[in-house]
Amino acid sequence: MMVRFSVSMFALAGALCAVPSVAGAQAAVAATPTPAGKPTVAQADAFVAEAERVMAAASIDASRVAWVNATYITDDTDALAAKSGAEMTDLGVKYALGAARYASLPGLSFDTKRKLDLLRGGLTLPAPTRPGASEELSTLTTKMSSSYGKGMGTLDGKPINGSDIEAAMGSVRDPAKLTEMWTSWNDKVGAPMRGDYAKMTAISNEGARELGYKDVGSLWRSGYDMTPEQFAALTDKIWKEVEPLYMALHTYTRWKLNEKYGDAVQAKTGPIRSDLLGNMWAQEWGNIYDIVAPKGAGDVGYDTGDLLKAKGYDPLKMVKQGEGFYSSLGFAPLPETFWKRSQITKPADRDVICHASAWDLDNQDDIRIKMCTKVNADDFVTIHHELGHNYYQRAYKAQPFLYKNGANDGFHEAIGDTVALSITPDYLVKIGLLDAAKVPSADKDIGLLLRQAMDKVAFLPFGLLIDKWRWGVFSGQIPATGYQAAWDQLRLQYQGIKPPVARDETKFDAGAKYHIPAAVPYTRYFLARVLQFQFYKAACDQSGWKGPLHRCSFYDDKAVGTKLNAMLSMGQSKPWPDALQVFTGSRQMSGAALVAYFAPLKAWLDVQNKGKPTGW
Ligand code: X8Z
Ligand code: ZN
Repeated sequence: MMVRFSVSMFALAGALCAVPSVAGAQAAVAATPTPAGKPTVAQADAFVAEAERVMAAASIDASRVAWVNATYITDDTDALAAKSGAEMTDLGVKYALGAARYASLPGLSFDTKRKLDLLRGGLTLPAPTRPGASEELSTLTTKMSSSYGKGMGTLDGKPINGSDIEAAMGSVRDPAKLTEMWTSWNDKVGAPMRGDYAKMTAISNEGARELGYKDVGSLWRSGYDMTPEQFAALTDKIWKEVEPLYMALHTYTRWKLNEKYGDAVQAKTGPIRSDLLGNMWAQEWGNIYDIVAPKGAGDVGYDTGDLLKAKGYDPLKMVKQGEGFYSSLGFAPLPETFWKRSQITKPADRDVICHASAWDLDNQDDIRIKMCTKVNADDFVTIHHELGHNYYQRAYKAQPFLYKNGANDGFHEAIGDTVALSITPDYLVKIGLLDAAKVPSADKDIGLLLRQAMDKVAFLPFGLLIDKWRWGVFSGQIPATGYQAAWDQLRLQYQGIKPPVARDETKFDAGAKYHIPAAVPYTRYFLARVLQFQFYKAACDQSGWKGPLHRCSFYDDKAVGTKLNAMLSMGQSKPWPDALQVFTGSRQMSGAALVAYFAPLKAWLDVQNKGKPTGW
């Protein structure tokens, strides 16, 4: 379980990665004895070639097992997934340990050295080699992930499933009902996982140490072509670039929530109550745009979800529309099998993991998405996001197995979002969703930017703190007795939010966020949030756009598509700055493009916020 190689590290950790007749694969490992004496360059080359061959083969069956488990959760598919995950982890650990033997050999070729490093750091949750450890670890992670998939909260005292409660948090405006949904979800989904999470942490840390890492967090921070310390410093630096924008948005949003709900629900000062922000995790706030929209003239005048509903879109049509954007850039249509095998809506008759993901089952053309799509604005963006993963996977399919991945995991998360930034009013007219007469005039720019900021800017501290919490848990700085307090503290420190009801150490709210039980590293989404603006700005510059950045859509621009494909098809074959340079000309990840995009909004917010309390 939790192999980071290949296709899948970005979507459902572990679910996508795996190995075919794993028994056969392991036999192959065992059959290749470690050569005696001093290792040679030729042996290192042969070792890498074997690892790629065996793991590529092994990944296919394991991906199928993971797919069946995620789209049909039963005790049986859990058992199969746990077994397959353990076998895959064993395989990954063997190759990671083998790679360490060759990694510092002088005279290695660039590719052999890079692949050895990828092998060494490829596992998301490594198991130690002692007997039974990988089975125990895999059973724990499968159990937590499936529990999340089956999770239910309540609304009006009645059970409500994960995808419905997520949508309801966006539309319900009654504070008591919001608190009921928030509390029931966190209590029923998160809290029961607390003990298993601590066990998982201990076992995987043991595995990371065997591989020579300080802990799992350090292993995760090692995947960015720089040291773990440099990477942590880079994320803090980017946060400092965007923090003033977040603070301005927080100040303004708190004021508007106070106007709507009154002091008893939301005070004028202090943190924002986290169930009021239109999202179960308060990670994106776009669903309460109606509450914060500028009065009268500045408002946008349309909601994408309403437009989709008015034009009779169903989930399939939404996906086809998403495909249409990529086709307009010159990408080949999705294969027949995509339409046949994807899970686009929630099956009525069984438990599934509804959290959206993208898959590549055969490392070639068997690409799919798994969603429980609803006809709303969030899912329209998510469709573009998931398809971005699929087009990336297909673009690098000719690369050797170990290079079939994003330049870094933030790139993989950013591609579809970059495309979704092009869903401008003019684009909506082009595809027949918006009447030309309803295109918001230039005086509505602030509304358009504010709508975007509620999703994009609001997310930034959340994107950063999830792994600040996990890095602390893995390093031991956050002990198992303080999981909840540390979670609440980070949510307060970075987001300026507080839970609607008192929490204590019987709770485990972190476990009520998908990526924690599913063990998907999260800093990738923080990186993606700034990278998507770098990519988008580069695409708009390439297309010759001269207007305000947020009005640019690079729909139908084949030259942009060709250049994008040049970056995507590199996969992970070069350090990420090389890939970034191919598309943007720059070698730095930075918040500058995001800050530039929102500059007019920042100026406007500063005027609105004059004299209002800021911070918490
Ligand atoms: O998990 C996702 C994608 C799948 S990779 C739907 N996202 C993060 C989340 O939902 O928490 C996209 C945005 C952030
Ligand atoms: Zn994603």
